[in-house]
Amino acid sequence: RESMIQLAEGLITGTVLAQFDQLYRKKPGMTMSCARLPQNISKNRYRDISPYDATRVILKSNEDYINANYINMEIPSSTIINQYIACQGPLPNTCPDFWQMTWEQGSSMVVMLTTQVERGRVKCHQYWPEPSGSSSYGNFQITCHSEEGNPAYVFREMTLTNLEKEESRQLTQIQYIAWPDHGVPDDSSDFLDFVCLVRKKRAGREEPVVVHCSAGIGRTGVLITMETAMCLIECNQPVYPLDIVRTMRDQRAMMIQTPSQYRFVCEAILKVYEEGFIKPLQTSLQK
Ligand code: PTR
Ligand code: PTR
Repeated sequence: RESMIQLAEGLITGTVLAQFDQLYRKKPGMTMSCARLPQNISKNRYRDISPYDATRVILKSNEDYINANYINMEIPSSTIINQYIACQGPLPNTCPDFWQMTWEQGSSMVVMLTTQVERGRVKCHQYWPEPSGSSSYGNFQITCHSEEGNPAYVFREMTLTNLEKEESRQLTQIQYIAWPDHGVPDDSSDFLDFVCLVRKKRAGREEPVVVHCSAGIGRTGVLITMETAMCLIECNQPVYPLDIVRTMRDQRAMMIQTPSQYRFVCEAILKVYEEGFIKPLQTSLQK
């Protein structure tokens, strides 16, 4: 496949990283003024990470702001559009907003790509209760039924209840734990396993998958790029990682934060292509 040869050569010659460096981090002309309104300042984890106004997720209440964007990734020559919501790791004061968004958008899967504390700094508030516990966040009650995993990731099964409507929904949270911010996963096989799991769990769900790390740009961008690339490879479509990054950055600024993250995902894409990493998944989907 031509796009793969181009990618492999570009990684060796360095053009792949040079192109990434030159790509805009924010799409020209997109505004981000909601994030700066006085009543919203405390809802942003980082002063320099804001959602575009045009693609932000709007909460259905008077206070409608959350630091989150819709990201839709179309797979050409197929009917597939993978929908995501990319958002920051909830803050203590934005947990009710996070659950309201998840409820209103119909999501039943949350992918978390950070731990709560890294190098002594808080990266994300624990927005769910301990296993077999229940907690309320504004109008929502979360019950955590189970937690299981391995050194690289943890699965949690939860029930999300809208207390006003007295309605409930099952929700799966998958947390990748071996991935520091600004860095890359320790092991690309673990990471690829994880992305395959996300794909398997997503199968049959139309609603957006909620993806977050700490800022909701670096690691979140890598995950969306990888799942998109896997999908393209399955559909026999060429994979141009820079186009994927551009498409993401047109919907949320700064997606994929560092050149090393971009290099990591490009190498992982080559690995998937060369080693047929996703074959087991294809077979399991055909059943
Ligand atoms: N620039 C950040 C802000 O706008 O709040 C401050 C900041 C800088 C926060 C770095 C976190 C940072 O990451 P780390 O904790 O990994 O140094
Ligand atoms: N001001 C912070 C910084 O630049 O360090 C914002 C930031 C924090 C950006 C974490 C990206 C971060 O990584 P991730 O999106 O993977 O959580």
